[in-house]
Formats: sequence, C-alpha cells, structure tokens
Amino acid sequence: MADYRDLWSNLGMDLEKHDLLCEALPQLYGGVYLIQENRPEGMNYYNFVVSEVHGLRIKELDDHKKAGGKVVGTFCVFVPDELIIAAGAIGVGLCGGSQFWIEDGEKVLPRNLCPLVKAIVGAKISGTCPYFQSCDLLTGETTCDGKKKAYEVLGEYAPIYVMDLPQMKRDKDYKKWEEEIYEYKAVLEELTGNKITEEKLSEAIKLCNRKRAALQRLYNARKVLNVPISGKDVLLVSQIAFYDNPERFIEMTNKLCDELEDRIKKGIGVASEKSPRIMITGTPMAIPNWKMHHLIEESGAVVVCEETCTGTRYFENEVDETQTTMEGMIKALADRYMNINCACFTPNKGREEDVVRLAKEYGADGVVYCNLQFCHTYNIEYRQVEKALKEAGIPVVFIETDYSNDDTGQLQTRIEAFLEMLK
Ligand code: BJ8
Repeated sequence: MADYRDLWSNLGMDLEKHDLLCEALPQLYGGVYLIQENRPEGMNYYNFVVSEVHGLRIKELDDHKKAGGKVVGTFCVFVPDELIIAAGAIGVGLCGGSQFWIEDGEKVLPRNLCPLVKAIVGAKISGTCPYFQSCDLLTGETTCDGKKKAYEVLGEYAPIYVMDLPQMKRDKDYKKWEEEIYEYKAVLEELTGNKITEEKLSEAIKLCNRKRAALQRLYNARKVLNVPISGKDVLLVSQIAFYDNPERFIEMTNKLCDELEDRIKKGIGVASEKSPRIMITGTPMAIPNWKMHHLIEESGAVVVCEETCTGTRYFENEVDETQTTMEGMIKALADRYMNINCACFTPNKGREEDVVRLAKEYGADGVVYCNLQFCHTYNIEYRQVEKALKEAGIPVVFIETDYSNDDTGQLQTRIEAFLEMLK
C-alpha cells in the first residue's frame, strides 16, 4: 500500500493506534482468504480492495471532498443510497465488524450490548476508521434499541441525522416512511447544496438497481450443484459493495460472474459435490467479520446463501424504474425499502417466508442461524424461523457469538456436529 499517512493525519486519525489495526488485517485476511485453493481469478480485484481498504478509496473520498463534494455514512440497509447519490454525495456503509473497536466502544457504552453497535461507536471514538473520519454527515435510523440509543452517543462526536423507521408494515407505515424519505431528501440537499431533481434520482435508481442485479447474478451462480465460488468470497464481495465506487463495483462483479458462469459450464467447483450446502441467516456480518463462514467452510461445508443484510436483504427487490415524477419515485423507494424483512419489525412473517424460500432456491441442506450476542430482535425471532424451517423439513442450528475468538473451539464442535447430522 502507498503511504497515506499525511492523508490519515489530515483526517484527524490516531496514527499509532491505526498502525496496530493495519498490522492485524493482513494476517487475518491471509489466514481466511488467501489459503483457499482454486479461487476464481476475479477475486484478485477484491484482494486488491482489501489491501487498499484504508488507502485508495479514502483518497477517492478525499479528492471528491476537495472538489466540493460530500461524504455520507450509513449503518442500515433501510437508508436509501439512491438519494445520497442523486444529491451528488458519496455514501459509505459504516457498520463495524472488528473486535479491535470493541474496547473503545465499551468506554462509552454498556458491555452487554451487541458487538456491531459497540464497534460502530468504538471505530469513531478511537479515530482509527478513515471512513468515519471522511464523513460530513452520519445517517442513523430507529431500528433496534441498541443502535437507536447509540446514535445519541455518536452524536457527541460527529454530526448525525436519524431517520425514523416505522416498526410495523401497515399502509400508514409505508406513508410514514415516504415522508421520512422526503425529509431526508431535504437534509441531503442542504448538506450538498445540490437539488435532487427527477432526472438525477431516476439515474441513481437505475445505478443502484444495476448493483442489485450484479449481486443477484453472483448469488445465482451459487445455486448449482458444483458451487464455483466459496461462501466467504461472496461475503467479501457483499461487504465491499457497501463502500466501493458503485460503477466500478458493478463492472468488476459482472466480470467475476462471467468467470463463474464459465466455471459452471466447465464443471469447476470449490467444494466436493458431497459437501453440505449451508445457508446462513440472521444478523449482518460487517467487514472484517468472516468468522462463521470460515468456520463452516473449514469444516468441509460450503455456504451457498446469506439471508442477512450483508446478503439477500441488501439486494433483493429492485426499485420500480418506470416512475418519472418525484412523488412516484419517492413512493417507489419507500415501497422497495419497506419490503426488507428486518427483525426490528413486528410482526415479521415475511422473514420466515424468505428464509424457507431461499433455503429451497439455493438447495441448502441446512441453515445456520447466526445471532450476534445481545441482539434481542433476531434472537427472539429464532423461535418462529425455526418453526417455519422445521415445517419445511429443513434442519437448523442456532449459534450466538461475538467478534472475539474466545468461542472458536466450541463453535467448531457445534458446527461439526450439525454437519455430521446432515449427512
Ligand atoms: S435492516 S439487521 S442493517 S437494523 S445485530 S445492531 S439489529 S442488536 S444491524 Fe440491521 Fe438495518 Fe435490520 Fe439490517 Fe441491532 Fe441486532 Fe446489533 Fe443489528
């Protein structure tokens, strides 16, 4: 990686602490990703992105800001990227997946809180995440209690705007979300000084749909018997989708898909056809949280789908592109986003149906339900999801974990026992 120390210093980062973070990543990445055999060539691009994770993209954000542009950070797949793009800003997903940030998060938050929330806050207050440091505005949302209240703490360190996400899906809730989108549009227009016109919003909708289509194409390649790509590689691509330049990401992901489709024709796979096919469902896995995929695939199975926000919830359902008026487009955005089935909603029958549908579509032999510690909504929802899967005759196991490696041995034993049962 080139020398970005001046850039990081100008962003007000703690360089010494940041060095520690940078030292840990190559070893972690090497041990999870580079040990894989028979990886698609197209993954070289994503290797490069990881090697430059705090470099090249940060430089691009800096160039954009120097040219008068703004950067907006988000934490949830409900916040419409389309508006950020239409306002001429760059959006970056900021969910934290590293144990490195937990200690700092715990300085200002209770310890018995979801690691994703603690990592988000820790990343900001430790001054070690250049994405956070590049943001002109953070956008929160009223989803789970942990996030909602943590945004108040985060607001002491950076400007934050919180969208009020309804928790039910009645007609009036769809209307309410539409109003929230209108208000967010005004916030972005004020931040950037750019008007969001119908033309710009329409272009942004098409761009985001193309990104969704590329991810769907990537997922489709996993439906075959001889899977051409590992689950952890797909997880990495999904994680990178949250902060890479969208046009470049679409191009490189479609290129990867060309190669995967060619591999399918030639019968080149990454696992044995007898390897158990696993679908993961549950809480999101933010970069660099590769723990469960690594454990499952090192145990001889292959992950074929993720019903998570770093999976299908991010890209399923496109926004209606046929709308031409601002009212029509905002309604189309509200409709698409309200279709996401997050456990923060009640009731959330749609997720039970999604999990069963996806397990069948991807030919999963079993489902691993991954819950981040102290995530109450997904934890409680396990009961209904388990029931739906059992009724469909699909085995499921519940795993609760955090970002540390303390429980790796115990998890491995449970995963191996589950895989054994699938044989
Ligand atoms: S749409 S899943 S990205 S809220 S894991 S912080 S819920 S305690 S991340 Fe999420 Fe949006 Fe829903 Fe998706 Fe809270 Fe649970 Fe932690 Fe979570």
